[in-house]
Amino acid sequence: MPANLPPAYFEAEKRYREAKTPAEGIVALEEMLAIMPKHKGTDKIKADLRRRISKLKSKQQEKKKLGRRDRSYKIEKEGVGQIVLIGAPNVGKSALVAALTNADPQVADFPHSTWKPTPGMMYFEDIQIQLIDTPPISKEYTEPWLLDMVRRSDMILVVVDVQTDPVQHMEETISFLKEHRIAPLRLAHLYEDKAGWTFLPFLVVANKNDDQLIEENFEIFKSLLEDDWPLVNVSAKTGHNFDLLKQSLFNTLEIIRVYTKAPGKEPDLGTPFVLKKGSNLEDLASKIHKDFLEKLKYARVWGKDVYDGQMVQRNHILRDGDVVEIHL
Ligand SMILES: Nc1nc2c(ncn2[C@@H]2O[C@H](COP(=O)(O)OP(=O)(O)OP(=O)(O)O)[C@@H](O)[C@H]2O)c(=O)[nH]1
Ligand SMILES: [Mg+2]
Repeated sequence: MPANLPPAYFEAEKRYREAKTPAEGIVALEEMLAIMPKHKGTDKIKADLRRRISKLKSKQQEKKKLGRRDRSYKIEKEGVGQIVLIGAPNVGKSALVAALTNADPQVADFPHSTWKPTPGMMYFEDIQIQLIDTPPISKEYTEPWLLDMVRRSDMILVVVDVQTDPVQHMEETISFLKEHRIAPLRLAHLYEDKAGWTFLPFLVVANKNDDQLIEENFEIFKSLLEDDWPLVNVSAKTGHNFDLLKQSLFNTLEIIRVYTKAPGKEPDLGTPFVLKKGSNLEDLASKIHKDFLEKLKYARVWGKDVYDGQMVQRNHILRDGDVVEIHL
């Protein structure tokens, strides 16, 4: 160590030794480097300081990357419902989201390619449904945000691969969710103590059903399942049964679309009002405007269960596709 180093160098060195973060260490080392007099005798020391700086910098980079991966993801709901795809590695979750929505998640022929969620919007007739691609489930490590995301969603789409081992994919996924106290809504009555549980509608999609030959796999898979799961067989590759899948997703969300019309005018068939299945005229009125609920006298309805323009009262249950003329 050259004897002619100024006191400032030793102060910086002290700060380097006491640094609590890579950033603090880098600042101190840079200072030491700047203070170091320039002559042959200090070359080695300067090289050593630079090495230490670059080491700390890569450590800092690593930390940033980890920080990003650890981040908690919260995806705002958009459209009429939020559906989370979940399943074993490589079953085609990303391929389905890519094929059904405007999103473009990475699809890869190796497992564990997805590590962050990707939302996308899927059109179904005149509405949009949000689908979220997620990383594969794993026994070893689950990012906490994934479970929060599932619990906050409106529905779960369990994806299995009919070309490999759909029964195992299914068992793994269902038991994974159960371990984290997430279970199908249709089985909620079997749970005596519901505290701490989240019950959601489930739909199982058997993917990679590319052709007739594979159709047989689906039949076998169906017969091997112990329980009566709602199932759809599709192919993300060919788009097979996509219409059926979209219709099933809509049905499983248990929502209805209602259109309004003003007296003597044509109905507004643009954007429908979306309500929970089982909603009545009062629910629609309060959705349109808070004053409507109070002022509502009756309505005329055009739809499936009514004759055209039938007069209905406040508690009349509405159906998907009804056109409603509210009278205040
Ligand atoms: N034949 C066929 N291959 C498919 C289909 N869907 C996906 N694949 C292929 O299966 C592989 C995995 O697809 P991904 O969509 O990345 O699977 P993933 O479930 O998102 O995988 P992870 O993110 O790793 O969990 C890719 O090679 C896809 O091209 C399908 O319907 N038919
Ligand atoms: Mg993926």
